[in-house]
Amino acid sequence: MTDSDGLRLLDPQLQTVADKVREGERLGRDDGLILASSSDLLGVGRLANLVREQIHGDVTYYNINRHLNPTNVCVASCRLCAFYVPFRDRERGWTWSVDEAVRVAERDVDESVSELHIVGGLHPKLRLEYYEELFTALKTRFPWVHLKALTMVELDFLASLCRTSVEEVVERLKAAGLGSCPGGGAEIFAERVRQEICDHKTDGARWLEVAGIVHRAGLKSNCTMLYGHVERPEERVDHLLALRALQDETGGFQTFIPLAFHPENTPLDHLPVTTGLTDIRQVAVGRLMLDNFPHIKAYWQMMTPKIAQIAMRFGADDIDGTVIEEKIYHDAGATTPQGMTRRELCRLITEAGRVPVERDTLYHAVTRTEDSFVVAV
Ligand code: V47
Repeated sequence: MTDSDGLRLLDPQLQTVADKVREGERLGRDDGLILASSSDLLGVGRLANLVREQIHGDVTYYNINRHLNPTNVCVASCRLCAFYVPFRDRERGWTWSVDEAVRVAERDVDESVSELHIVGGLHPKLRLEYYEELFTALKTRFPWVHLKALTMVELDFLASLCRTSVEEVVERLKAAGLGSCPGGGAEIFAERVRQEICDHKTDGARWLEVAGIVHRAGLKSNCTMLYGHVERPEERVDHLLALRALQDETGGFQTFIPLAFHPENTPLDHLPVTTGLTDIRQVAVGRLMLDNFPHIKAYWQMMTPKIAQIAMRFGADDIDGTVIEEKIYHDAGATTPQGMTRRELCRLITEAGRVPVERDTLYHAVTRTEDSFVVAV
């Protein structure tokens, strides 16, 4: 069995999927299930690489970013999470005032940083006004920095905490400087799974609804899929189909980021960690199923720099950024470095045979001068 490049596909079932990919035909649920379990992972990767190169050629994007977590206090108590601390645990919990958050940012942000990725917990006392002040203060201090902040879950929580609509929350935060939203909190949309790993937070249907509101307000967002815990292959495929359907409506997603579950320090620590092959398969299946998504990210902090390098040949065109300090994955046992320099990221990309392109959050190419950067629009 060969595909039209004359290369051998080891799994005959993959041929029908390969034919569709070559014709540019949309893949269905059954195709997704074949990709999810095919014994020919290299064949799956080759198809994903084909699509990736059609869209992006050899370019791989990265950015110069920092993470900011204003609080780790969270009322959701998700079993998947090693980052959160319950409201009453004063010893381990932190909650920064706006001034403290700006001071922490001052430690890490210089003229080279183009993005602050801001997420925290569902804190019962941090209301909309706090985030308005925070974003205003950060934009005043660092006007050149894009604020990619608050997941759909945090936006939904803020709306109910403040007894208002998500539309109102988004409009007010946008006025305060919110530039786009990160993709966290999506996990796996299937209710069966959410009952086991995150039963107290925004459900899958609502996550999608909130993302739709964000997009209709004119903001871009990312989206994630957390795999490698109690989910089944068909639940992963259905997750991708739900994202694709919303993208057809709004076009507001920029990047899909598959996230491997890290069990350490969580109540699910009896589960095994994912393997590298599982990780690169999720990247490839994402690239092939999400035909209306511009970007697929291999988040190096989560999958290790080594697997991220391979993922650039399995459909990924983005590896995220320099980061410097990451808490969510490192609290859950990640052994990856806390950050990487621009030079290190470029080396990873170049060695994978790709061309590094620095981007801003909205995927405009960035050109550097000695001490500042210019965004090509
Ligand atoms: O929503 C939490 C996941 C996400 C664990 O938008 C865990 O550019 C594994 O969303 N093991 C946060 N995963 C990270 C995230 C993200 C990261 C990088 C870039 C972007 C982006 C978004 O991490 C959470 C949850 O799905 N998570 N705990 C854990 N123990």
